[in-house]
Amino acid sequence: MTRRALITGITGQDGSYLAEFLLGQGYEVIGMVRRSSTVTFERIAHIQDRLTLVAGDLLDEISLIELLDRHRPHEVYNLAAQSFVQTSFSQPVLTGETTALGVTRLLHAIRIVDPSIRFYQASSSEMFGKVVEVPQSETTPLYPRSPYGVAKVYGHWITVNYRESYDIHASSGILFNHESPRRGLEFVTRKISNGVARIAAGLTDELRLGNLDAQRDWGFAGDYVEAMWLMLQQDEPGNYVVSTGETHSVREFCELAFGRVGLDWSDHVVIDERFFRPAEVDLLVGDATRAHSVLGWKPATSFTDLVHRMVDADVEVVRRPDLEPEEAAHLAACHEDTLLPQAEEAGK
Ligand code: NAP
Ligand code: G4F
Repeated sequence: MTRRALITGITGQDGSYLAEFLLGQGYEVIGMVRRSSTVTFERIAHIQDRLTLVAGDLLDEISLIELLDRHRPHEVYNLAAQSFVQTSFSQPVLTGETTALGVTRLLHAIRIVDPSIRFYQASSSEMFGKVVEVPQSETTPLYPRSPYGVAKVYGHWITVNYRESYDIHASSGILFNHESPRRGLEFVTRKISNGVARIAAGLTDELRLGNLDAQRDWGFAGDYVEAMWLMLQQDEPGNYVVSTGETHSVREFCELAFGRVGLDWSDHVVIDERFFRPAEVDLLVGDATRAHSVLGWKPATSFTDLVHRMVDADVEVVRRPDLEPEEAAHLAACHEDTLLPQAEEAGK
């Protein structure tokens, strides 16, 4: 029997890698997409003809019930979210509606339509926030530091609650930061790799960043989606930390990224107060012992390989023959500016 999986957030970074992975496993893949005035399928264009894309929104319970009823997936991967921490400070209610309550809407729709559907929730290391132990594991107390982190804590606990209350096979993957050339341009790693490519091409000379001291446990998104799938193949649902176990600062990421094209980061990086956050998560590093021992999962990509892969890909993007470099750079810069709280306040 062909297994059927529904992915919410299929147009995002993880959704695209997970869709590729599940197709490779022989799944029929259904992707939930929300209505938008422009097409957002860039990351899944190469596999779109092998996917069934259906309309739905985490803000609309009826759409979730109807699409589950019509397509009857065996597994649901809830990757959709307002996922950018900075935006959660300026849009805390939207973040709560989508990233927190959206999980309940989907879990409840599963309970109504077919409680035997297996469920994956995209939880986050951002829940550890102001960390109370190092490294962080499944039992580390949570101390979120942003409306996004608070919303993810809700999503995590409602997943546990539906597991315990209604016997739903609902698992929570507590994933540490994972990146790729498909990462959104507003996240720091892609902002750096894209900035390096633009500087190397002579399109600009500076890259404006916030807190260079923040430390993250950065892995490759393509490695992490396999852990999501493995969680749903277990007899019992559970919570799993997924991480590399290494931590690096934003400054180290800059050093490696600029070094890849023979540049010195300190000649180009400018500290800009606008990119600091009202409350920061200073240090994340995960202990993925449980994922190693129960799931047999291990990351395959090193930090250096990840940085090099992202820089190489962006150097290529900037050289893309179908897009003028100036156009690519302009698009990237516009995109980032609209996400700044100051830009929103000024009505830009
Ligand atoms: P992403 O690239 O920002 O993708 C987010 C996805 O959610 C997009 O497909 C977006 O659709 C969709 N979405 C947003 N609001 C929606 C709504 N109301 N209804 C339906 N879909 C909606 O995020 P990602 O990096 O792939 O991350 C995937 C998930 O893992 C997210 O839940 C994120 O919070 C979580 N997570 C990520 C990381 C990480 O390091 N990447 C770490 C831990 C947890 P549009 O294309 O239409 O905007
Ligand atoms: O790349 P970031 O925006 O990712 P952040 O906040 O760690 O969140 C990501 O990882 C979470 C998992 O822990 C996910 F749940 C979440 O959805 C998202 O994928 O920022 C990383 C660090 C922060 O400390 C930030 O202050 O980089 C610092 N930073 C310094 N300058 C910057 C910048 N971040 C951004 N986005 N832009 C800057 O200019």
